[in-house]
Amino acid sequence: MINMIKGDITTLKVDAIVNAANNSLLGGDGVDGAIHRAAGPGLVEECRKLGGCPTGEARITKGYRLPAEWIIHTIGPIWLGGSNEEDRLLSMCYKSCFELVEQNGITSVAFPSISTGAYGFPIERAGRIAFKEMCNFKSNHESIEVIAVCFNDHVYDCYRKVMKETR
Ligand code: AR6
Repeated sequence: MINMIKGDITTLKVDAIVNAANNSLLGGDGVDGAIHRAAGPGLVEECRKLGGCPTGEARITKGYRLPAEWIIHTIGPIWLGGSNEEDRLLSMCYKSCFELVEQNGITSVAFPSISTGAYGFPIERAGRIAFKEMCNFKSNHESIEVIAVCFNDHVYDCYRKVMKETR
């Protein structure tokens, strides 16, 4: 089962939270800005050493001042109308994050709704992709907790609808 909660991902006491970052990995607005603010300056220092990240891939850093031990930074696609590999790239984000979850022995991971803010991906379509990938992973990793974090009512309502469909 995928857990779904409404709230601010930076407050969660889990092994890892996922950041919806940009290719520079050096911070931005939205959830990225919130994570950098809460983690403190150690985070951008470590990120600088990573030298960026291509869309669809993921990188891991420490959590610094966050309650979470790790931050998995992934780069979602910018929505360009839907025929520019957006679906495939968004699926790749989730897969890339789960690879790092496995490699680092992470037992709980929380995801924001990648690409659905500044990057403009339609929320229901993104939610279907998110739940498909989360359910795929859960079917082989029952003991790992996977949390979908909804920052506002709109995301929450869309995710609930999608979750019902996929049940
Ligand atoms: N906790 C959980 N979810 C959040 C939080 C939070 N504290 N803050 C926002 N969200 P966005 P993107 C939700 O724009 O679309 C940045 O500038 C928000 O409601 O953060 O992938 C990066 O540097 C939305 O549903 O990420 C990139 O340049 C979701 O997080 C760009 O934005 C994603 O919105 C990435 O855009």
